[in-house]
Amino acid sequence: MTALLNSAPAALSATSRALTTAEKSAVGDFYRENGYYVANELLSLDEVEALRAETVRICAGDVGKVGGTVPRAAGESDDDVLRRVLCIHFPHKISDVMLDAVKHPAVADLLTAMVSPNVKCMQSMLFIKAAGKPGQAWHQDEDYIPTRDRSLVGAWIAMDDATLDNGCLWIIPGSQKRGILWPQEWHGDRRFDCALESQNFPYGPEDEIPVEVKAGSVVFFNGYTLHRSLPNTRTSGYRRALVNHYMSAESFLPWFWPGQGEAKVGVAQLDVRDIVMVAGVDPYAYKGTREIFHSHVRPDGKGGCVTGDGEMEYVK
Ligand SMILES: O=C(O)CCC(=O)C(=O)O
Repeated sequence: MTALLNSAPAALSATSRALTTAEKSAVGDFYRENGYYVANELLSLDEVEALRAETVRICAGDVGKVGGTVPRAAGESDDDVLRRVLCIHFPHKISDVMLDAVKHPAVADLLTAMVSPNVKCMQSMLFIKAAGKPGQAWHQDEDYIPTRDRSLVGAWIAMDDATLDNGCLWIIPGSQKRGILWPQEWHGDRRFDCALESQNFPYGPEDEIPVEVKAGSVVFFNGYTLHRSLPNTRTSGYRRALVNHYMSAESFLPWFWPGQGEAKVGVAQLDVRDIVMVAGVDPYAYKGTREIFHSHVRPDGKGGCVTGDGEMEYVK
């Protein structure tokens, strides 16, 4: 394990001036070389507090429908409603606070340095990760969200200080460079949730770094960068993070087949249009956008994990 190195200029906080062209170019160079970039305390603590308050409202069922959640019952505390959820997918579909975070100008500005002048968002995920909750095993995000130009980037907004013991991110710097998606298998490891684990990649523990950051910091990582998180081993509190996924607006998004009743297209034409533009122009604006995805809870594996192939048992 080596210390977290971020030799590009630290992005300035939300209250400071914007980055200069030269600074943005250095950020882009660092990101392309290392497959990640950390913008320390990019969001103000007031902004983080607004995200935390909205997270309680979402989990309590006060904002809109989230598939798989149970609304707050009489007498339940904020802790009660937060603790039963590991992660909510697509919170920006029901919450303007989360949508504003997706479009955060300082985040969007940095994305233009890393991705393209034209950037779109297709997914948000709100991790609550209360004390005792699992992490997610090694994976690459393009396993799940394919782009055509390897431009996928996650912007992981820390809503608490993220530390070794509460389950910060771990990444393998430079692992995006080979441009290979490693095979995935069921891990059977109780430290992790139900998502599969990347296997047989040519990196070891000496290549991994923990990404411990303060609340308000944003960790950007490429869709081919191997990363994971460990469980929150504390006895109380949370390791909350809002993770928004972006890509170049120039690339089609061949994510899912058209739904029932929609025109069938060949693979080369697949382009999911449930997107939010956050910078520049959309070259495919003539296609319009569509509401496809809905906010829902991710299984935390507590009651076992199930895939399309059937039950997967934890073995360790
Ligand atoms: O925050 C976490 O615990 C995992 C996040 C992650 O792996 C991802 O966003 O792809």
